[in-house]
Amino acid sequence: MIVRRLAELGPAREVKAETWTSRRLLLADDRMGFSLHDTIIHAGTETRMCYRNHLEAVYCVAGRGSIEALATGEVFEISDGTVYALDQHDEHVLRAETELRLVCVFRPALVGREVHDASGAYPLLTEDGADAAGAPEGARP
Ligand code: 9YT
Repeated sequence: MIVRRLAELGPAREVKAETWTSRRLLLADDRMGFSLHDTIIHAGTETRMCYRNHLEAVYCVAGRGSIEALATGEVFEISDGTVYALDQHDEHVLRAETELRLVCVFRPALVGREVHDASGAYPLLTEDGADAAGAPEGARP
């Protein structure tokens, strides 16, 4: 059994980007088949993302914002109790009116070193430093 507390995660499991901070509660090396993150989206920001290599489900537990599906232009309000699942690897823009606290699940699990590329995706990385197709990390765009 794995028991872990947000307050005890430490800097190695905290990833900061311009518009968000993600605390990685479970990662690939925990061997659960998914990763679980407690993510803070900063108030007043917008983030364009498209996880073409991953499925992501996001459950809002605090704050107010919206998600726009870029394929259709639909905009959905987000607040405490809202879940969205990017089951079509949907390209989207996340807007935080106030600070948002989101519980995020990624499948396959993130290993922890991923950063968004220009299209807003994470690469598919494996724990040994290669991407999922076997190329060394950094060898693919
Ligand atoms: C909601 C979302 O996708 N935010 C970007 C960060 C991501 N959730 C992560 O790496 O935790």
